[in-house]
Amino acid sequence: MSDSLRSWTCRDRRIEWGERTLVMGVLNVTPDSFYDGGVYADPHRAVAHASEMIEDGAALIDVGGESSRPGADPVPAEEEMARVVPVVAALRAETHALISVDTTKAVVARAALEAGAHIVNDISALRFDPDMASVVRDYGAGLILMHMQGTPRTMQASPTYADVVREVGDFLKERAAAAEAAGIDRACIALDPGIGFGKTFDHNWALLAGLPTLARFAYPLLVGVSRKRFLGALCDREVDGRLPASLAALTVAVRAGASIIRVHDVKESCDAARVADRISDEERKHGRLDTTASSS
Ligand code: 8Y4
Repeated sequence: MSDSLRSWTCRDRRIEWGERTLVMGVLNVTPDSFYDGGVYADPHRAVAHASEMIEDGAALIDVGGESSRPGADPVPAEEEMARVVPVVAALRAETHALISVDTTKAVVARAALEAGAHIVNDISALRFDPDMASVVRDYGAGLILMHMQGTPRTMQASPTYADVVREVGDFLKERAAAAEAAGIDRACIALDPGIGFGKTFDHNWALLAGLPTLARFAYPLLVGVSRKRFLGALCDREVDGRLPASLAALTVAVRAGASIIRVHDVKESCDAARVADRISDEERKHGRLDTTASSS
């Protein structure tokens, strides 16, 4: 019955997942961000935005200094560190939220962890930097392993899968095994299908429909759909008109097994997640939702 309550270890912090959806607020500290356009480059403004997201219900803040937009150019490590580290340090000083750093570079991850970050959100799933696994292991940090076909520069050229749910699932299992082989505690690991990363719009829909398969792996499952292009394509909306579709998609994702959602619009997303969680409570109460862990 209470086996739906599990714990994600992120350094000295443990956070329950599986009952209440965890909301991760996106904090971009890039001058070329999709939407916020460098508004939060100043650490004080970044902390103000993060504080508002925490007030609105975010349990986690994801700090990103490198745009992972399709076709984006890589950012030098020094530049990424200069953007991210002061913000992480200020967040640690002024908030109690769990802080995640969105980076594929071990030097940036190490500097952010040294400044107090709890989690590394590695969209390459430890594949881009051979030193990343040991950094995460040494700090006992939480680790998000995300699926991506290709690299941010090339990923949308011609995404190809025979069975996208199976292939993403197999990849995530393999990356979790690699992380554990490198000495990372399995209790530190979360998985993510990487919606929009080397996927056609149809692949994204197939993955959302296939989330129950990925949720059965018994790691916390993070899903990011917020404001993404496949929603805009379906509903014919530009980025600033995608909130309703984002809320619908995250609600369905939560009901399908997502336990962490990465979002821009925290207040609205928390309400949507609450509705989904309340229905899941009801199903558990009546024994109609199977939350039993499985390793297959
Ligand atoms: C408007 C604003 C339109 C933002 C699109 C976007 C994920 C992620 C991103 C995700 C994990 C994004 C860094 C893409 N998405 N990390 N990062 N999972 N773990 N696009 O889905 O927000 S950036």
